[in-house]
Amino acid sequence: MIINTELEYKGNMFPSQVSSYQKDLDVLSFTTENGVILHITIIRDSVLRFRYTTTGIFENDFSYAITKYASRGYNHLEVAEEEDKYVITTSKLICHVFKADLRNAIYDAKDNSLICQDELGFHWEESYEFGGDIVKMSKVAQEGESYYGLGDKPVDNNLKGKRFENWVTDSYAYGKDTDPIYKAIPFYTALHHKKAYGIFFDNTFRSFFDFCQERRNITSFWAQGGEMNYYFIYGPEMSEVVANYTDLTGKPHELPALWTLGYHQCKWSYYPESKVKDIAKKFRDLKIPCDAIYLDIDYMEGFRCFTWNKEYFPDPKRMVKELREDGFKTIVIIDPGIKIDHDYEVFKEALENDYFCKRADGPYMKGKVWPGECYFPDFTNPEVRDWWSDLFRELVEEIGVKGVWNDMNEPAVMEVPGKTFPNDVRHDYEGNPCSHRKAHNIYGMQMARATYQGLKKFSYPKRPFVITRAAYSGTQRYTSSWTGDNVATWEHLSIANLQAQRMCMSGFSFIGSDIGGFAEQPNGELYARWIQLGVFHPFCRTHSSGDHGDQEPWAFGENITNVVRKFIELRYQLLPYLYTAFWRYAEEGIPILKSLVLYDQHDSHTHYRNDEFIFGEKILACPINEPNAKGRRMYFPMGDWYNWWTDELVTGGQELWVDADLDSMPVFVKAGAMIPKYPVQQYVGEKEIEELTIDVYFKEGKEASQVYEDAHDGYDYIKGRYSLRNFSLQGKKNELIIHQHKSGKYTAPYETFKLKLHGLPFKIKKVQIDKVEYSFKDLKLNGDNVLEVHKDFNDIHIM
Ligand code: MIG
Repeated sequence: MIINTELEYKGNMFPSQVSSYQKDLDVLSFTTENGVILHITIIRDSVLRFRYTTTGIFENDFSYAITKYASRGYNHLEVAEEEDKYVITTSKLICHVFKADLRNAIYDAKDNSLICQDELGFHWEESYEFGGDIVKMSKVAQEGESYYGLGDKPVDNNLKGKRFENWVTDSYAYGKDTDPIYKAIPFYTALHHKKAYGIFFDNTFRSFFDFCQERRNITSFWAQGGEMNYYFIYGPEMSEVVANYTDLTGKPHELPALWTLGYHQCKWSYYPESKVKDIAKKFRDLKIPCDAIYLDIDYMEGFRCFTWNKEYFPDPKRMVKELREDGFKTIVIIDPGIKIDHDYEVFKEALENDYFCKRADGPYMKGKVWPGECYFPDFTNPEVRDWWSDLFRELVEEIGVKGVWNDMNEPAVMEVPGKTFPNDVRHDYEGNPCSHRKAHNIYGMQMARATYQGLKKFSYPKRPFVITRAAYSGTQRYTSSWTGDNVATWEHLSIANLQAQRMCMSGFSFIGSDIGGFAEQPNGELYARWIQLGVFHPFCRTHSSGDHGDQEPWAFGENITNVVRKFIELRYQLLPYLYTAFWRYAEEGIPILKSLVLYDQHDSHTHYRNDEFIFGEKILACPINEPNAKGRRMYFPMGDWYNWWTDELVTGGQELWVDADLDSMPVFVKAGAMIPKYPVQQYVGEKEIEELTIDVYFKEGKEASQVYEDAHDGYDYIKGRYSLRNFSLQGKKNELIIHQHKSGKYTAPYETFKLKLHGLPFKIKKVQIDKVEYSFKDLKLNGDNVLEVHKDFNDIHIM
């Protein structure tokens, strides 16, 4: 891929012989005779940063992706010089840097096995058109290597054999294999010989990844400007790679309020007020749980952000309050384009303060979006973000809006070929002025960040909620996201499944699709099957464009309504389980959904699986993604799995048929799991939780489970007011022992657990709780194998 052939043919250039080496604390610096400098920074024992310059000078070291909270520090560092190379050793890795050409090879320090090795290594072309370099890297693909990640790419899990581009793009009705689409997450995890490592190429210019497409055994990545600047992250477990990447680029700054994990209803657009109210009422009448309702662009006055159409919504504050009294949180859309209108406050303020993006030669960046001709705030300027965040005061503090939805923030521009700003638009980029070539991929992220800042400020002491369409690595710190304008087809149901898994594997777990499809209209069967998948996604929202009919749970007849209700109810029951998974994600960077390969990379059957995934830690789900299905074949990872509906036990490591009529779907629970459940509520907080149900699935052997709870909103949990229950279960032929270890200062409102025992291979004779013996009769509730116990027990022996 050589581009600069037109003027003076230089083609690819390479570093030459290393002429000097220097160590400055954790930065190792290598300079070549032709002026290339490589900095290797030891971030952690298993994380190395590689950064190259071809000019002898590095740019100001600034990244929107890397969080200031990233962990740093290593246990061991040793650098030895040999005749032909330098050898860098940490407690996890050995890295060879070759003197002849600066190429490197990385080995596992434990067993000296080769993990990753440069092919051409770093090389570059001069960019005649824009100045600077097109920076490139190529690596040898090891035998049997597979690749995963890269954000929202709508392709099969394993990326091998394909080439991708990262350039955030508005992609209405994209399809399988469309590339690029809305997000740019230049991070992948590679797996070979059962060991995994990751590469995060932190370069915001248009970038490319080629996984053995151009050449069979070569993986390469390059960008149209900026520095070759990447992080090498070693596992060997994939989950460690993803957790380390998420540590670098950030976990969500706070847990989401529990209601945000409920069901959301959206459409383009619900208006006027009476329509919004009708929809809300119907949910309550039909007893379909729902926590949030969305207002799309038509709530505004001529699509001016931060205004209301007074004809449709004469008294938004009252409406929002009435909705709230019925348990509905109101979420409104806010786009980046600000209508050119000299009578419009927001426009005037931004103009006076010089907050709009400008073209290289001075004029404002003018583009058409919904409001007509617009200017666009430069969200890469911290002063602009502060101003923007303050604009939410009225919406949030005054009117009571609970969440904001950022759309069109790629940024999308209509009626222009590139669908976005031209390259020459200028950005502040945190005081590192640059063109849109560099700022494009992070523009939407910075808008979502500014929105988050506002929501956080004005929602306090409650937690903020933001949803964004565009994203770059690190955006997960501020906001949730959806997968953009999909289509109501069966293929798109599979794509939604792939995208949600892929986003989770790319450090961004708070993700969901437009359930039912945005464009076109699903039939009832497709809608029901999509809801079944959607309730197992971290973000769960139906959305559709208005042009193709209704897309509410009741729009497809009573049969479908009943199926949809059943699955949304299931989601509400599983809220404490999902919240615990979210807590693990926010705490440790463990993805909420785990593709089978991430769950068990040691089983090579998982390497090419697409449909099955693990929801949280213990639940295996697999959507039905074909019409007229009575069930499907699916792969069960190693271990024993209980059928959610029938309790039938299945042994993993094989592919099997599973029955699943339209009112069902394949869902399984890992043997030994303890799954916490709340009662069905119409919205979060409708009921005081009087008892926590825990489904206990017998296993011969040991299994650990956790339940995390707190006040479900607010920040007290940060001060220690949370409750973490660590359960360890041990099953024997005729005995089941459960230990509980509790930490945290939060006191749950309930006093008891209802333990439902599944798959017990023996008849209960007696039960001992904290050393006191009970006969089973004294404890038995309604039905067999159900025990009510005090929530603070330490040990239960069931014999
Ligand atoms: O040009 O606001 O992806 O969710 O409903 C379309 C209208 C603009 C695109 C979003 C979609 C939203 C729609 N928007």
